[in-house]
Amino acid sequence: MNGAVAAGALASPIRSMVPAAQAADGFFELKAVRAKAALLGPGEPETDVWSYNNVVPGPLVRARRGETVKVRLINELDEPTTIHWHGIRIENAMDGVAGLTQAPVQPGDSFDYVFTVPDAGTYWYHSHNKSWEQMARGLYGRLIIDGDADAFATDHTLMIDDWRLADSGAIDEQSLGSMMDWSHGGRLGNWVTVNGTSYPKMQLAADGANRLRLVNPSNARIYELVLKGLNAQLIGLDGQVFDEPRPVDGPLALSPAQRIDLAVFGNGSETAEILALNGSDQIPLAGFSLPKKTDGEGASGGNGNVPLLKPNTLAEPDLDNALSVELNMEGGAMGMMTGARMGGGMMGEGRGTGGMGGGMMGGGGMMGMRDLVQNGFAWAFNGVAGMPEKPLFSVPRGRTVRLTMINDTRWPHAMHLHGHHFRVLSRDGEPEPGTPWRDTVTAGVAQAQNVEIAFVADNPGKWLLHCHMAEHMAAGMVTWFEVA
Ligand SMILES: [Cu+2]
Repeated sequence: MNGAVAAGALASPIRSMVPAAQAADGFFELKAVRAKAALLGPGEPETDVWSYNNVVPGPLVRARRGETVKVRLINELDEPTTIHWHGIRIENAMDGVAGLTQAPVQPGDSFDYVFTVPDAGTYWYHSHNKSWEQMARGLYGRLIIDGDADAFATDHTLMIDDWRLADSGAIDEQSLGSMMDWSHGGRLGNWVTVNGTSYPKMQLAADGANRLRLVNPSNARIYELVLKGLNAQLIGLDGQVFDEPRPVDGPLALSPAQRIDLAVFGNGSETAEILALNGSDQIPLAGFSLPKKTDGEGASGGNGNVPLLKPNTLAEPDLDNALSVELNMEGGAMGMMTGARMGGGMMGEGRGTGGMGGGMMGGGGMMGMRDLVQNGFAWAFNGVAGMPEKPLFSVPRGRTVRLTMINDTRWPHAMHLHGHHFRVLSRDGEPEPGTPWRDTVTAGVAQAQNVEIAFVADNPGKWLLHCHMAEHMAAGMVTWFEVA
């Protein structure tokens, strides 16, 4: 499969790139199952992966803003799993967080996800039980919600993932759970795929704007992306489109779980591609075919009109009456953390948490780094490593939360808030231009250490706040809050 999706036919509520597994009761079935994928490209050895419906990424789930999505997860793996619908302002019981919003779905069992989608935009879905292993093995897919008039000539989604493969093409399983990765930058891959294959080629239209949706399902890698041979404008981030397109000035940083939406046009070059900066190298990720000019000379080019997209309706934060919360992030290699309390809460993201909930031991007492590491922890939020029994904060429904994240580590972290989108107010005290809506924001290293965000806590339930570097979450960077 490549990412091509015709923008024209948007009639049916949910469609798939693969033969649809539609049950008689109207549920779209996603079967978590072992499969083989041609990650290395055609003619190369295939890789054993974990998939939804035998494909990586999983089938496209697509609906229109305001519709109800009905998906049945059928677990044919040997261990429990769940699905999280990343970026959807969803009903709490459907958020898919094993050990917080639902019990993990046991092998042979199924779970029905039924939820309405309030926002149009680019989203994705992925496992939220042992994510550090299950996402790394391929359990993720595309979730696109269409707006009222998304009149693009072409519409391509690019899921950019890095895999850690042995020479044989098999997943390097020995490194899964490596404490070295967990306490450093996470498990980084050595092979990058776009939509589960190596360097796919996508067709762009000569007339009209082409929409590119960039999604990062990688466990831990932050991409610095460059477009060649294209004129590009930024039209949205994390599923939320802007009132007006914004210029692209320099490489595009895409952290784990984030999305970037672009409108692109050929710039007259014969070839166009998207590359990832890697030190002084540039790794080509995918190519684009541009139609010839009508006179047959050279490629089409232009910088035409970008279709106007209708932003979603989100409540604006009321900063004057906000609940202020501080989140201190600490730990990791070369960090200053000497110890932390170990969370006693239940969640399925740690080691050996294949069973019900999560196996967080202890809770309560202060522990030194050595004991923490022996229990699989290397990071802490506000002095607690792993899921706390009590929420970071409780807030009445409708109140604004102003959250200051202070990164006291030597590593960047992609912080993800469940169930809500937030405005980025400032980075290192500097106001963020355009204060975009996001669901995942990066704090640290190349980006600002301290990030201030605000959101209206208008979605009742228990919501996770965590680093989306899957190994950092598993090793302690996770907490939760409650909207009453
Ligand atoms: Cu992190």
